[in-house]
Amino acid sequence: MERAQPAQAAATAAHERTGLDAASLAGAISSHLRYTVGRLPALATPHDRYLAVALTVRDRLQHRWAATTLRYLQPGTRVGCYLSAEFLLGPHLGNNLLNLGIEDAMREALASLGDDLDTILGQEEEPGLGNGGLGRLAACYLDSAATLQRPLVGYGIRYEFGIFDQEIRDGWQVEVTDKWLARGNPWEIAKPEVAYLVSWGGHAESWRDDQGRERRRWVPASQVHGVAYDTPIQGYRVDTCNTLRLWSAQAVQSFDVDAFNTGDYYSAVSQKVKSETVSKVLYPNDEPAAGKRLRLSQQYFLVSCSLQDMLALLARAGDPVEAFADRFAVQLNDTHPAIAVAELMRLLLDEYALTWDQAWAITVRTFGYTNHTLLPEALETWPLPLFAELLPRHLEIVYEINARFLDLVRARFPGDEARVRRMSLIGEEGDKTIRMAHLAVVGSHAVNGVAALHSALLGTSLLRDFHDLWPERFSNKTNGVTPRRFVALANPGLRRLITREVGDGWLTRLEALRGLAPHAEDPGFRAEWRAVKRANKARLAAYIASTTGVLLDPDWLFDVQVKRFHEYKRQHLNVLHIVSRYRRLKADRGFAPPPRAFVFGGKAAPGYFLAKRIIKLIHAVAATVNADPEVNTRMRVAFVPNFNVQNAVLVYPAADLSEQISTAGKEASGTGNMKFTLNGALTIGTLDGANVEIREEVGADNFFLFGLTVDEVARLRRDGYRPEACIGADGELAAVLDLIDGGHFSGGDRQVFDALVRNLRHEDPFLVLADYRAYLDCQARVDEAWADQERWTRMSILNAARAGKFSSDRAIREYCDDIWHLPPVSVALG
Ligand code: NBG
Repeated sequence: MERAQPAQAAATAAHERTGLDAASLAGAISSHLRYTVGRLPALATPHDRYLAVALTVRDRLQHRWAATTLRYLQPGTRVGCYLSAEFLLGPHLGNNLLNLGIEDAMREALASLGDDLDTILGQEEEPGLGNGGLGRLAACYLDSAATLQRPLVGYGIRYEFGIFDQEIRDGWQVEVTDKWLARGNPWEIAKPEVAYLVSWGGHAESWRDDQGRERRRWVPASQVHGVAYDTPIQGYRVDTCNTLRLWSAQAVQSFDVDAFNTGDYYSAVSQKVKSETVSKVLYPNDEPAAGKRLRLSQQYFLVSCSLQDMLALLARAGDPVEAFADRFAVQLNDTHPAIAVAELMRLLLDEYALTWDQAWAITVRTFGYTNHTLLPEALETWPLPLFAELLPRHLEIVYEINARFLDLVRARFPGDEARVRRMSLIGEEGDKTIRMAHLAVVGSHAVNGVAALHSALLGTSLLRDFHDLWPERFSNKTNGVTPRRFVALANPGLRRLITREVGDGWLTRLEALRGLAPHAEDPGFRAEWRAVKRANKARLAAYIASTTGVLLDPDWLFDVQVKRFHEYKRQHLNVLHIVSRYRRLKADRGFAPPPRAFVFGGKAAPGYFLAKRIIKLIHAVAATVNADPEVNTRMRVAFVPNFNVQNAVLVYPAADLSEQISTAGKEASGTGNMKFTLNGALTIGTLDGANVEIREEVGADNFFLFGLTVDEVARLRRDGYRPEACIGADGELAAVLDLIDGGHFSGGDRQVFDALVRNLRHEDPFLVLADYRAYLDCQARVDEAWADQERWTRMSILNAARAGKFSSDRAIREYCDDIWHLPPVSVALG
């Protein structure tokens, strides 16, 4: 037998790692199953087979990833760094197949092995390293940056436990820990050699360096290692493969030697375990700041590892530290990583001996800050004593930044001490606090909100004083979502239909969806559009039936609200409408609205009492409605448990109506609203967040608008809002509230919804009752529009066709052009 030449053998081996055809994929999967996963094909579980497939795909990313990384290390390449406490990535496999363009080849490869892609896709445990919109936005931005060939690195935390899994027991949310790493994560590569020391506690002291300069340094009390785990972020149909680098805490080797020497082995080990808790668990609070010590430690851990990593990369490239801001643009995703301002200053001053002015100039040039909320309770402040204890040297630096900053304010606004107090980095009302949003603004050259309305309100309310001082720093960057995951992957039927009509360019130039608009006038096309929607509804109905037992008819109007539970998002307003409809159906046999399925989904923060009651109320109403033959042929209510990226892609494409009903001025942007619109749902919504821009794009005729505006909300509050007055003026509303707290949906139990209804009756901080009547009237307009299916379909097509603006490609291009100054960098495969 002839032996293969070495060069030929090497080429064959490389092909097994890189080949994109079905035969190469099949060969690689078999070999990974056998030799990496270590299972005999006959004994392999579906999860084993998933691992083999994932490793096969990861191999295909590897040389693109290496080439991209090498390219970014070249001198003069500017790199963006997205610092975020959350990245809600969702499953990798399907996305990587799509972006590499090997979905069909993989189907064929698996079929040749007697396997099937959908089974394999169903095996993936999604990394839930985020709470909701903010974390998912970060994930969309990584996808877009890679696709646009922009050098962007994501920096975050490798939480051992991500967002909890939500189970529903007896209608209540129960939290179950998310052990996403239990069966291994084939998408990450551990880099134990990329590790940095992170310190805590102790004190700061003065010393004199060998040039006789007076210096400060930090003498910490404890330390932990942050170890890098890298995940490839493959762009769509390009060779760029960017990196998401997540830090995991690992005890330093020589921990607490004293305890060890005196024989207290167990306490030494417990110290080790304790130091590693910093990356254990994601805080499950969506908006309210947690205010906890461990949370501040996490934030500092993320920031310190990431900045040290940038400095190390700078050194490796041979660039001087003075070039830091030329090489790196660092974006602060909300205030969670805002301590980076003080940490970069500390590194530049204490470790690199720069002067204050040099260090400060670099810092401000480096950072940009994105604000994601106006809710006062979500604004992070840290109790000063906690901050002082954990980060004593940073406190000194914050004081110095503040002193210099307030001098500037005084110079600009002489005699305005009230303004000085408002703008200070230190809050002095009650116990002293560090105001992280102020630190972020002062330390950044660019500040942005996430939708036009939100950015405008930032400048006139929350950050008004800062806007007065530095108007040029402020801009808007309306959020966007990736059409790859949220249309192409989520909605294969629509993808085919769109591509047939406008070609496949829309996947990277979403404005091309405009080409669909003329087809809205074509009855044949409308029928096809409806057929796609109906199939998606049947798919969701099957999922809901299998997870909850509730049966929904795909011919009904699917009215959907999925998002975190929060009073300002007003899921309870939706419930009041459902109960009103139920009452009318019960009272009036002649009332025959088009049948509707009301679908909810979302998690509540575990400690959020009212939000959890709202979830319970939905289940209570659902149980009553769904079991009542007098109404269940006209309406049903379902709750999708454990809303996450994996099931979100079943939900958005199946919606006819998207509920975006927050109190005006409260939702910074929303991104679910965009996912629905792109999948052809019509929105019922208030003039809040990005709803405003969605309505502008799709046209007022194709949007169900209701409710108080920001100005009207402010006026109502100023004049003294009395929910009692709304109840007094509206008999139906009064009856609906009575039904709920009278125990109608809770088997006579008047306790369970008492706090919730009492809150509405007497406080109603989010003006649910004030918007109730307008909302009901608007829902009647929805019924009317739905009754004319041709009209509805036309509106649906126009919504999708005109939603191109809401691509995260557009958003990331704006960040790259206006804030980060990151031109495209093309990657050549060697
Ligand atoms: C959320 C807002 C949403 C917005 C996302 C992404 C936080 C603090 N804010 O309206 O509530 O869409 O951020 O910008 O999670």
